[in-house]
Amino acid sequence: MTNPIRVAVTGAAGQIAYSILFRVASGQVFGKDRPVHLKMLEIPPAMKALQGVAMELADCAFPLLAGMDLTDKADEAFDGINWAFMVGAKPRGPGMERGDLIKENGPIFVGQGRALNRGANDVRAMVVGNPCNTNCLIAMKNSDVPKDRFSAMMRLDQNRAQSLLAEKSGQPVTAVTNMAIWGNHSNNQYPDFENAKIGGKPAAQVIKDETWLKETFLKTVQNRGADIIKARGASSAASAANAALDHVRDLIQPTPAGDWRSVAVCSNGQYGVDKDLIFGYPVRVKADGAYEVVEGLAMTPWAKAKFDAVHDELRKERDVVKDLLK
Ligand code: NAX
Repeated sequence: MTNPIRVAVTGAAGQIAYSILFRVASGQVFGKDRPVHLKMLEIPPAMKALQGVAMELADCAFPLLAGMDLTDKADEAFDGINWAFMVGAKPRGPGMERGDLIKENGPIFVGQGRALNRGANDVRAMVVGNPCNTNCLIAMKNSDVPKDRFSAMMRLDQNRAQSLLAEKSGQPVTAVTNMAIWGNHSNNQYPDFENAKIGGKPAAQVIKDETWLKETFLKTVQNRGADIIKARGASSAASAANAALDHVRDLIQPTPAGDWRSVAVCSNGQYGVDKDLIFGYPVRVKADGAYEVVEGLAMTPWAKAKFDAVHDELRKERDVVKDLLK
């Protein structure tokens, strides 16, 4: 039998992990013939709930689930792993500013960044816990794992944008391609309809409603997370988990020709972004498995102003956590 892939999930008793774990164990990410060993990390008060989750995983009798470890120590959770889903973080409390949240959650990613050094030689980490771009930056800066193994999740925003363009144009979601979400997973992200395509044509030529694209589309995608909290009384969970699975598949499979995926990766200065910021870019995975940022996409001055605003936001977040960056 093939060696199991060792997958860590942090925040494993939380609501997003509750959707991730069962789908990973069923083979929906790493393949229907690849056994999975789950390494689940929680904080001590949540260990009892985590045991309940593990009981349910066992009760599914997944043929591919080769083992489970439950721990409240990052070093144990990340020992020998190939992939980390870094989901665990504190949610934003009432009246809490984004800066407060960054300060609360930042230290978690210092310890977990160091613990990633215990991963396998090919270890890769994706961050969901918010503020995910800056948490990913902290983990990367505190780890010896190469920078191109870190990413943060923009795929939920990409999926939201694709779904909205499909609905407006009356076409299936599969017709919407080339959807880039620039910058930060925040309400300043820039969902780039100028470069998006519907049925192979520029989205603006199909939708022909500039006001809707610049106002309704933009705001709906940017504020979708908050709108879901208002409607559901809880933040996005199943859709976030689904996007986390999409994100990992995007990075382990070659991207279909001509298309790209939205992934926040370490900037190497592409599009003038400060080096090392974890920035949402259009990304392609090549046949050899390496990824590249798609370069040379055009932006109107209107779009460039949105891009610059979200770039500034990420610079400010970096300044808030500067003491946590090596
Ligand atoms: P939950 O509060 O349901 O679960 C979080 C879990 O993390 C809890 O069980 C908690 O005990 C655990 N945890 C806290 N500190 C930890 C630590 N140091 N080590 C390990 N586990 C720890 O939140 P959930 O809804 O699952 O959301 C998780 C994170 O995803 C939040 O930060 C949330 O803001 C973020 N999101 C990110 C999204 C994205 O697109 N990047 C979208 C959805 C979501 O809002």
